[in-house]
Amino acid sequence: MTITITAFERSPDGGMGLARDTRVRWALEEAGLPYDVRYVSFQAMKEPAHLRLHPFGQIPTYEEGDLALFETGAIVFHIADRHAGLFPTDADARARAVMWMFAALNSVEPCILELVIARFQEGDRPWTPERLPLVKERIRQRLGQLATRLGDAEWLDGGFSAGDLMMVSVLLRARPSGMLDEFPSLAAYVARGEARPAYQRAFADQLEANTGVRPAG
Ligand code: GTB
Repeated sequence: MTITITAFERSPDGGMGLARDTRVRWALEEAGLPYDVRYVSFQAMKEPAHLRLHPFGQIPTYEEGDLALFETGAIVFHIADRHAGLFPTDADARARAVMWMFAALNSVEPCILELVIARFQEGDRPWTPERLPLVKERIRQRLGQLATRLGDAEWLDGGFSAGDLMMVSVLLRARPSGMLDEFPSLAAYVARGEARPAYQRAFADQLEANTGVRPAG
C-alpha cells in the first residue's frame, strides 16, 4: 500500500533536518518502506483539505490506504509497530523503547522547544534577556540527567530502537543553540544516529527536496 507523508514545500531551515518530517522519513527508511512526499505550503496547511488530515494545520501527516495519522509520535509508533527494525522483539524491551519515545517527546522536547520559542518568536520581548537563562538552565538539567542515564552506552536500551530515533531527533533541535555540545556524550550519541544509513537517506531526500542538491555520500 502506498505511504504518503506531507512536508514543508519550503522548510524554514532549508531542509537541514530540523523539521519533523525528518523523523518520519528516518523511521520509514529504517523499516525499508518506500513512500511518497506531498509538499505543502504554509498557506495550504491551514486550508480545509489539509486540516481534515491535521486538525492543527501542521506537517507531517501520514496516509496509508484508509489510515490517516498526524503527530510524529503516533506515526513513528505505527511504523515501528507494523514493521521490523524499530522495536525489539522482546516484550519488555519493546515497552522500554516506547517509554523512551514518550520520554523524548514529553520530557526532553518541551524544554528545547521553549528555547526555540524564546529565541525566535519572543526574542524581541523586553523580558527575554531575563528569561533566557532560566530556559537554558532547564535544558541543561534535563540533558545532564539524560547524559547520566546514557553513560557510555551506544543507545538508550541495548540496540537501536524507535526510542533512540525519537531522542536523537529531539536532541538535534538543541544543536543550533550550542547546548547539545555542552554534553559531549549526547553530541556523540546524536552523531551515531545521524551516521545511520537510514538517517543519511532521509536527510539527503529532505535536503534535495528543498535545495535541489543531494549531499555527497
Ligand atoms: N507535535 C507535532 C508532531 O510531533 O507532529 C508538532 C508538529 C509541528 O510542530 N509541525 C511544524 C509545523 O507544521 C513543523 S516541525 N509548523 C507550521 C505551523 O504550525 O504552522 C517544527 C519545525 C519547523 C521549522 C523548523 N526549522 O526550520 O528549523 C524546525 C522545526
